[in-house]
Amino acid sequence: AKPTGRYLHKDHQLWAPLTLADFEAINRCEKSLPKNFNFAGDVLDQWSQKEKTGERPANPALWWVNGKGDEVKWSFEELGFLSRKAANVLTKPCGLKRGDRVAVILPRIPEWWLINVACMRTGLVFMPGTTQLRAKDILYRLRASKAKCIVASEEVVPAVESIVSECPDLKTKLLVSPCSQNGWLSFQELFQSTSAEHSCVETGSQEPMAIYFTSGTTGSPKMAQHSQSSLGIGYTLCGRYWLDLKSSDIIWNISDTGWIKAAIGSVFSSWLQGACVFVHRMAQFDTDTFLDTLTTYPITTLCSAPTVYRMLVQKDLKRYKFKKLRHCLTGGEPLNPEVLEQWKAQTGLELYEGYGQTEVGIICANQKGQEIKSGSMGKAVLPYDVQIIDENGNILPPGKEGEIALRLKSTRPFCFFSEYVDNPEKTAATVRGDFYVTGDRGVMDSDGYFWFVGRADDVIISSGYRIGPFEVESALIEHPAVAESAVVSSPDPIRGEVVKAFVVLSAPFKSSNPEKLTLALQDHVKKSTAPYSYPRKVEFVPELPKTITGKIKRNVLRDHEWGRT
Ligand code: BCO
Repeated sequence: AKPTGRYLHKDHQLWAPLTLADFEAINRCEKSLPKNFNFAGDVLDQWSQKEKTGERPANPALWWVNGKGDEVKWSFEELGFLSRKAANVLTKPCGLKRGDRVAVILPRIPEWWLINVACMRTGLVFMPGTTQLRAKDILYRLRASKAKCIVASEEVVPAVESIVSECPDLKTKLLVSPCSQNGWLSFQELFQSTSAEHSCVETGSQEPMAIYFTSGTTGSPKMAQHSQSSLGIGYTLCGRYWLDLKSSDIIWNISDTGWIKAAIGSVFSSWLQGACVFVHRMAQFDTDTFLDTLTTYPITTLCSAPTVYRMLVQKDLKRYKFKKLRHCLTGGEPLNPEVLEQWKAQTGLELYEGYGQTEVGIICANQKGQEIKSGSMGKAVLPYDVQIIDENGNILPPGKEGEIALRLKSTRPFCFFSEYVDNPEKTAATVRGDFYVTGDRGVMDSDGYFWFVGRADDVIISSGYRIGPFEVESALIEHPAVAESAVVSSPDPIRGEVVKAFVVLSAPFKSSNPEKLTLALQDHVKKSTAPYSYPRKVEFVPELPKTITGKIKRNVLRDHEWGRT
């Protein structure tokens, strides 16, 4: 396959393929972005070539298991062949064109990776969503994005069918399942009969590649759009120095396919380094299955949310002999130092925390070789200049608490999201002076290590999920028992924090049994919106604290929960 690398070779006036060294140099700001870049053509197909010449170990590119004896192992060459077929499915029978947006709601199955790479090959904009999304969430995403196609598994079909009539832009429904469904094209059937002849499109470096929905304090989730290079090149240093990957490594990152952490750990960082991405289908998280997997497979590198490590250290880990595990990572929510210490004491392995966001990827991390300061998120990751700033955008000195911010002027780092689609106000609100503000508060010490303090707004970070209180309150108010509610974070020993709802009951429900009503409200939220955001704690109150203009003071309730005055 002709490499699509766009650097003009200095001596020979020839197009030379981009190399890992080029990608590193771009991240160090020593080289400018190439005009065109396509991860499938410029990275994956290059590893496929290296496999043929023996420059890469005979390690799969993707290794998938489901715990029931089924297994898929694809080399980069096979991934190339199969994703070209998938690309033809998307462009031919599905009729999709470069730039069209495709909502992909699939569990951890190999087809998720195929569709992802197929979107790269065809220049389609990939919009992943967790299978925990409910009909209302899917409707919002399809309408807001004007998606042309939805790719889904059978468990998502009823929710899609219940709202599809309200999505005039949606032209194609593609089902990934051995079963067929009326009104849906069958991926499996089309895939069998489709050719593998496909030329990767020459996408521009700044061309949109993916959209992630991300929650905030107010309103519905925003659409954070990433470019071909922000995802495709921006994780080079993260893969090399935080994940410490080489092409002989096997990384298991357990994040759900709907989150950018899946893109970071199970696609871009890993495949940039030519490593093998290990996937366990695991429909329901279970610590025994998790530990058995580490003892059965030669996984070298593990990445999961702190909540998982908090669950794991409850077990007697000394009983388990991990086959090849050597490097452990965590991120998505703050890690408590005690868990890091317990993990190390029981397994002999360090835990390298990283901190990042959907909008900008990994911001700081404890990189391999750096001293770990327990409780710290590590140092800034290149190319970011990370500072703590005050409300006027001034840099604060070490030791002072303020907002964690990334310098974006005079040049916006290429690995930033490009914008919140159709939302210039919210995009502009992320800028303060010369900086992008994360919405997180923190402190930097004199050695350049960062400590997380908490959110600057009402967003709840529970088990690594970013949960907008508005979305949970909107679900609660649909229930006839709820007159009004306020949703805030509350401390939790396993999940870091959980969603707590303060509920004022409507008159007919005032004397209902509180335990039964709590369960009914939790069940209602799980059905109305993504179950991970249901309120694990509910308190019934006669009234909510409000400002004189009638706005609910969530901060008063939150401070009370956290024992702050
Ligand atoms: O705990 P419960 O059983 O009461 O509730 C659970 C589920 O049972 C329930 N649920 C799920 N599907 C349901 C359902 N209920 C009814 N019907 C259904 N169809 O909903 C609750 C879901 O909670 P969960 O997802 O936390 O489940 P679980 O099993 O406790 O999983 C634990 C974790 C740690 C594996 C999970 O929380 C997790 O994966 N967390 C990490 C999230 C993550 O990857 N975050 C990264 C985001 S990207 C980012 O941060 C940027 C960084 C650069």
